[in-house]
Amino acid sequence: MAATQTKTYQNYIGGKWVDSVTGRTYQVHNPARTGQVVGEFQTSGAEDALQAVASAKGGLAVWANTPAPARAAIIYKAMEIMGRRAEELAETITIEEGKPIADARGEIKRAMNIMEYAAGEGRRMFGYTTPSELPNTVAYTVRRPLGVVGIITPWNFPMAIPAWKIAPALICGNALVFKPASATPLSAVKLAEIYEEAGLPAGVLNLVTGPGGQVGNALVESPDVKGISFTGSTEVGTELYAESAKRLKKVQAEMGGKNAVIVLSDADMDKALGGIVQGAFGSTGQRCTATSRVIVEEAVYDEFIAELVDRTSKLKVGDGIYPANDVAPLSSQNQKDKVLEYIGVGTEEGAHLAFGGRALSGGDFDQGYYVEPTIFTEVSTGMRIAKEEIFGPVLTVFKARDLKEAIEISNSVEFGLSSSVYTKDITKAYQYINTVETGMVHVNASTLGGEVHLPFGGLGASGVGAREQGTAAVDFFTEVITVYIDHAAEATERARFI
Ligand code: UN1
Repeated sequence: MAATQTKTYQNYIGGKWVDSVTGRTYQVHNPARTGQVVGEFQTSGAEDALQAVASAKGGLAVWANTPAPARAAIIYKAMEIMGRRAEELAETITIEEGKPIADARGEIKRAMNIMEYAAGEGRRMFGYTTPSELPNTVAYTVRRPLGVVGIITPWNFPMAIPAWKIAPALICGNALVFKPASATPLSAVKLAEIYEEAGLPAGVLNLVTGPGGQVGNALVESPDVKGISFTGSTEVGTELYAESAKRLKKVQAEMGGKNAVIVLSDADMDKALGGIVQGAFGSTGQRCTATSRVIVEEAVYDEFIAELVDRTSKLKVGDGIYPANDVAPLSSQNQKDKVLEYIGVGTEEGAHLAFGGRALSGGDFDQGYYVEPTIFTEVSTGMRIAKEEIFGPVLTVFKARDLKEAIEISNSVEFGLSSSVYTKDITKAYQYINTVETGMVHVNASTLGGEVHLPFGGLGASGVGAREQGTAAVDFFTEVITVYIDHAAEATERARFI
């Protein structure tokens, strides 16, 4: 094999690109072509994290005192740079994470949307004034930055999730230590480059790459870190929340999902099938809002399954860099193993494998982590495949007598992120909206995604702490300070116990 030049990327601390103090690096490979090295990255440890925290403390002194509209100008600039580099960034996402290029382009658009929205907050960032119960007294609230904040992000949205944490955190005046997933550091490096070019002062955004444990622990343990915004597994998020609580740190943890779609017998079948196939198999199911359960009303069950299998069989699986491919590889060997293990579990549990179920091999498939889109029918709520997050292209299908039973099935899991119902009956739609236990509820639309100016997050095992995005993000990334000013010329009689 011809020797190819592998580029080594560095951490970004205090406005400088630097090697890790561990002196170690690791390689990232393209999940569609594992022979292709994406780059060599720093294997950072606790010491790097602490240097980044110290740098962020310095950055905070400057940034917290920069007026919010001036912060906004830098975020707008970063958004413009991202727009200029959009195609290159989308390709980076596909090459390091594997998702289809159309999804990667959508991800860049989403990152730009949140930057636009967050920058707009620079001219709002509202507190409120209210009458005092005392004479000659003014009472109002202002927002202050939280301080140094840890940003810990997953591999499945290597650009959009960092963007939707970083932009709101920055507009609120915080300084950050950003620890991206070890599998997708290149998108993170490029995001840091973009903010550097946009003119963000040194120390405000610090990037530390490498495995999660040591860096994450250092951030949790450091008294200088006042908050952590995390997206990842429920297991890690729960631990991080507990450890942070002991130290009175503010945490927002966005975690797993087991999102269900209900299809009622009056639904527009074409619309429902489109949303479900996209929801289950788009981004290879590696998305916390992916559709992983479908609950179909008895009357249309057989017809629905036949159509679902037919549409799924037409999906084209292959390297996401080619626009013709609908379903791309899983992001790693681990992911592939986990998905195949769940497919085995489903079969053992007695579910019916209605489509797919195999790893794909031969030709280009041998170079990546490919698994067929898979559908299990005859699934019941006690099965592991009905309850646990698989995070891959596996859809489980349930039959329900009516809406009431369908909602019971939908609510039978620990997760509560996103959900959807397909129906034309407004009464049933509202019955569903009012009883389904998820943080995001859709009617006649897929479980996927969300708009950046609306809160994003879930209930139960799906999330804890303030919602992300929308004005909820400002609530998380600021402390509210309440101010009372007595402006009377002379001392006045004041109530004692208020
Ligand atoms: C989306 O599905 O559009 O990790 C965003 C995740 C979520 C973000 C999903 N936190 O998949």
